[in-house]
Amino acid sequence: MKHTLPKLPYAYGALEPYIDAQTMEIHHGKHHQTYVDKLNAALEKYPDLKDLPVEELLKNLKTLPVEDKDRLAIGNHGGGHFNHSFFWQIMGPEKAVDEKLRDEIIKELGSVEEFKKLFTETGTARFGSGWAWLVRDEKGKLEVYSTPNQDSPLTQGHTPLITLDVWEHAYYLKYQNRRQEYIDNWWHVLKLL
Ligand code: MN3
Repeated sequence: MKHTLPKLPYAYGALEPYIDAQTMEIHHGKHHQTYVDKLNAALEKYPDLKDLPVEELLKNLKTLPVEDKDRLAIGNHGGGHFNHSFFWQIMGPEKAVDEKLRDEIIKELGSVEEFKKLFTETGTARFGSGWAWLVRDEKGKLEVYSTPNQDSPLTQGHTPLITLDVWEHAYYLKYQNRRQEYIDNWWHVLKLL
C-alpha cells in the first residue's frame, strides 16, 4: 500500500480571503505531495512497514525496526503527511463547532478567548518552521505547545485536537513576514471553534 495525497474537502479558493487559493494549491498539491512521495521512498526497503497507517508509523517511530537515517526520514515525511492531512480537515469555509471540545477548552483553559491568545502566542513564538498544537496528553489533559519542523504529537503519545501550520510556505505569498496577522485571520477558517 502506498501512501497517497488525500483530496481536500473543499476547493482551493474556499478559504479566501483568509488563505488565498494559490497558497492552498501549492501547499496541498506540491508541499504535501512531496511529503507523501518521500515517505513512500523512505519505506521502499521495509516491506513489513508498508501497510501501516501513517499514524502508527509516528506513534511507534522511536521503536520502528529501521536504520536511524530512515527513522529521521519517516519522522519528517510521515509527520509532514499526517500533520497536513489533519490540518486540512479542521479548516473549512463554514463553521462546524465542536461543542464538546469547546466545553473542554473552557473548563481546562479558562475560556475560548484565553485559549486563542495562548495558541496565537505559541504559534507566533515558534522559531523557524513548525506547528502550533492543542493536544490531549497521555493523562487526558489539554496542552498547548508548538513543535519544530514536521514533528508530530503522535510520537509523544499525544492526540492532536487543533493544529496550525506556521511554516512560511503556509502564509508567505499573502502575508510575507506577518505571521501574527496570518494566525489572527486563520481563526475565521478553523471550523471547530
Ligand atoms: Mn505546510
